Amino acid sequence: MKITDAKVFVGGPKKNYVTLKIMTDQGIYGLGDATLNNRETLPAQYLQDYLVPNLIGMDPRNSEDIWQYFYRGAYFRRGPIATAAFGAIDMALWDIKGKLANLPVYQLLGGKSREGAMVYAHATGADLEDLMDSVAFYVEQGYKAVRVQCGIPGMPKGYAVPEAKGDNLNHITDYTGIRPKVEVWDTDRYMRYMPGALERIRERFGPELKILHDVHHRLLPREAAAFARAVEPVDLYWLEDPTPAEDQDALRLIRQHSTVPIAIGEVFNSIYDCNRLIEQELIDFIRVAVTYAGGITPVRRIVDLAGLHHVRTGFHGAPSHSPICMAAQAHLNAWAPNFGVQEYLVLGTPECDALFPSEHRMENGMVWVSDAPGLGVDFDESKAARYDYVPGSHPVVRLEDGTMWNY
Ligand code: KDG
Ligand code: MG
Repeated sequence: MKITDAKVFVGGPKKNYVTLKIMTDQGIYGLGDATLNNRETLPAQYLQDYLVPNLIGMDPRNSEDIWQYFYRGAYFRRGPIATAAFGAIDMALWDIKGKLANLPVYQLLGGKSREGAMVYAHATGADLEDLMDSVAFYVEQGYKAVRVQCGIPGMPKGYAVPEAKGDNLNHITDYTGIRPKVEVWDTDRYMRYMPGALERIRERFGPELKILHDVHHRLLPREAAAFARAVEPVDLYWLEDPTPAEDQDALRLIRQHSTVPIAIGEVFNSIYDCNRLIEQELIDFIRVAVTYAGGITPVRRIVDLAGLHHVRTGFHGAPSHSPICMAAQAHLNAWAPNFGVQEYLVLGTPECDALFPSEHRMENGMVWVSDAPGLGVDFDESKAARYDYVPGSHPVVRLEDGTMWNY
């Protein structure tokens, strides 16, 4: 069996999805997602210029060797551009493997460990009252877990919160141009306000709701340790990215001062970014994404390593990922013995569902994996032509005096 061709598409409804389609001499094709949020053209170019020309002629069934070939063979290894690109290849090869075996990918991984997998939604508000309405909306829809972010009094804009009350749109990507908007961050105000706000959410929604909060890398290690201790009474399901992930010893300081579960890893692109944190049991949830971490093959290894150390999965699932990545994660979630929760925001727009038809379902705050062979998601090329690449960017963050800070 041979790979005969591979095509890369960039575009989608309100999102620049990077979709890879690998064709074979047996008529079976596989799909992969290489969407690197707000840098989408780069993995697309890497695929087109370097990976696809080498892929043609290979036997698609040898997904392990092909992964090693692109990983070890690159010399300049890793980095999210490369891993998103060969991650898409890996997903597409698992898709082909499942279609050849006439089995859904979760069966190739070891079968189902559960029927539905719990997901969490993003509740957000310009202020706490607004956030409460947003949480209530998701609770009414049947969500058991909700991430909560809200505006801080005196700070014009926080992470992933709207400027105007009642507005609950995606505030991460700005499509007005390639130059990022500037957000201003004030750690003191955040530290004073947020623990009390989280306690009020707990009081209003009771003990059952799983409450998650994302600090988005903004605190220094000592501040993060103090914050984690201050939010102990809230009984958070997790505290995400309390400090920038580069300084892994920072997590030790947080651990010494608090038992709040820590989730980290959405910016990791290799097992070597997380093995120390997992082996030293400095985190509770590993947040890698199948796209950014290089595909199903390496993420399965990360999940197994995490399982040895009581670390559960909480795969990244911001709207940045296409339904193909989310499908790959749905299969891993169905199988993973150490599954925790899945972030899930991609479903819902009719245009997106039409571009990527699938039978994966989201109901009552759970995702139900499709039983179709392979990844169980298709791609309607005839609709893809409608969507052009639209440049967008994450905001950048500065302190009040202008100092650059972590987004
Ligand atoms: O591209 C950046 C976003 O995916 C990120 O800001 C989302 O932190 C995020 C999350 O937890 O979903
Ligand atoms: Mg996050």
